[in-house]
Amino acid sequence: MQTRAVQGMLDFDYICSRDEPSVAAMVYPFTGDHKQKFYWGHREILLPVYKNTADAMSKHADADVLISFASLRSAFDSTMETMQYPQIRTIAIIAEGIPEAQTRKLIKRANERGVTIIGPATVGGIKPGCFKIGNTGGMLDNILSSRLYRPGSVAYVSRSGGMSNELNNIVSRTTDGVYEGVAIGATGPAQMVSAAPLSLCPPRYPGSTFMEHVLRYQDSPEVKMIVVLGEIGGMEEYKICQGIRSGRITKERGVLVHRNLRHHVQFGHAGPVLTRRQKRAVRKNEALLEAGAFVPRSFDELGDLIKTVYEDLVAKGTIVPAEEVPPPTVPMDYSWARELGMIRKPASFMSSICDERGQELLYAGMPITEVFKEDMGLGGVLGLLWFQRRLPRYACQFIEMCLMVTADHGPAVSGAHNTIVCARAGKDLISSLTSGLLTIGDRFGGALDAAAKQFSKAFDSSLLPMEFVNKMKKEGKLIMGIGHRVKSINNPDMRVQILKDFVKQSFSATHLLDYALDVEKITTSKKPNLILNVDGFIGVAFVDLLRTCDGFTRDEADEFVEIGALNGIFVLGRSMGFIGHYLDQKRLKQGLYRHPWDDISYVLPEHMSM
Ligand code: Q5B
Repeated sequence: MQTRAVQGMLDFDYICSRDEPSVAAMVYPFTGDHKQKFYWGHREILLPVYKNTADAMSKHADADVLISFASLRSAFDSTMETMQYPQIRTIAIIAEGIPEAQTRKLIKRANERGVTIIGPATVGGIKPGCFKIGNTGGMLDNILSSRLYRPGSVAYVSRSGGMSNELNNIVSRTTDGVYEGVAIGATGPAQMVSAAPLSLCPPRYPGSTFMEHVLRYQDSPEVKMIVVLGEIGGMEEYKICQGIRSGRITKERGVLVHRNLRHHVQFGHAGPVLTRRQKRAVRKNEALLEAGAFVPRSFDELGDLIKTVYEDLVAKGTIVPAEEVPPPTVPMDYSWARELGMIRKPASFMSSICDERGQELLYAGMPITEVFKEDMGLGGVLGLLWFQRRLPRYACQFIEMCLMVTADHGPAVSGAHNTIVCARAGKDLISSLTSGLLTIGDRFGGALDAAAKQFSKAFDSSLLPMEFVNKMKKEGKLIMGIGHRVKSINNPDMRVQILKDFVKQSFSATHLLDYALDVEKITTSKKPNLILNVDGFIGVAFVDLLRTCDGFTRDEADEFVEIGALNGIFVLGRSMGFIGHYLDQKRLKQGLYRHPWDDISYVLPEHMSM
């Protein structure tokens, strides 16, 4: 499922003006057969993905190249399997690190079956105007600037994919372009350093050799010049010398290059090895020159030499440069265009509280390490994430106290009851928790915002407490935050008392709380349970906090009440309790709950006979 490589191949096909994609199908054993979406120019197309190679082969009998992106662990088996299918003529193996013994077996089998192996450890190859293997040639702008979308007259073979990119560039600047290029592989970063320790040295057995490709190029009438970017070790170049001397390779058509040693890096302890290898390489260069190949003195001179030979071939009429036809344009990928700052698009989402994209998580712009360094606590984090600002310490403390006092109020309250019933019905933690949370509303635990609104409105419009109580009664409305099922002036709610002590001590002003306490005096004079309850207390005290802590404008303070921030305190706090009840039920192995009949009054309508 190398979808990027496949898309790269399809984009290459498209700029080469191919009529149809070069990729027939993908094989991916970890999903079932399906189709995968790709771009073909501006259009979207579907390419089949098969679980089994056999299905892919039978459904695409005309596919004759397999590009194997299998890992080094599975490449051997999958390549062996692929060679059972006579339709496959070429296999490119990208994986690095396949054991040499396995590579030799692969080569043996390939020779028996007449299959060309490119690799292992290769980026692949490219045939401008025709086909490219996987990621060869790099990104599209690279391919365009090296004019790889149409064939030129120069064919090359190199070991490394990185160097083949370099060659694409050199050849496109100095000639009419690349006809075909193959990196035979067995390369990697270590190969750029010829004195690398033995364990890092390239595998000695590439699936196909320089000579095999040179002979293919020699036999192709369109190839007018052959470039070989040789290597320091190995004997392959002597075969090329022989080929030239015997006339199998016609030197008029060839620039044969051996990589010059001055271009290589020497590494301390491997120095003597390098020296020996250097000497051998110098001898190889001399042999190539003697045979009649063109050999630059250094890699830097390679471009100039290619240019000289090319111009000579043009002068002789061997090469007649074709007219340039501009390639079709491929739309740029959205993500790439965005990275380059070439397009803009309104975002579908806006978010202003947290940013996880950078090295460090930010809460309202504050790095998480700062949050801990400053010991901001849960209240501080809540201040950042809910109110987007750093609240004063007493405000953070107040928030934490609110969370603590609302954390639980026993198994009898509506929410805990629901959580328990749900847990006993065998549901999971999240289902049981949400079942409890969904009971939070006006009557139970969800009266904070409404209380804040009602009391603020009355207070801000200068209604006397008595006028407020009467008005609400006249309108037939309950005062939110007033009343409790079990708590009363005779059985005071200690949670409220704890909060009251703190607020009175820490807040700079408590105008709304004082107003609410005056209202409470009136309601409790009517009924002792009509106290300012825990919801009501937190609601009005929070309004005092927002209005007086200097962190908010009045509009901002009102907005947080308006959008329902305060009920969040009860929801968050009580989640702790609900989770506790869930765990408790599971731990106590409580079975399915069924409400007893004697606790239900069945009041069905009488049966009416017609
Ligand atoms: N009357 C809380 O009702 C309760 C009145 C009122 C004016 C009022 C009720 C109410 C407003 C909503 C509210 C949060 C349903 C409560 C919480 C968290 C908890 C829970 C826990 C925890 C209780 C009797 C008489 C009637 C009513 C009048 C009642 N409330 N008048 N304003 N607000 N409050 N909810 O006891 O003349 O006899 O007809 O809705 O603040 O949920 O621990 O349990 O931590 O889990 O059933 O603390 O007050 O009273 O409805 O029988 O009314 O009082 O009009 O008058 P009760 P009712 P009348 S805290």
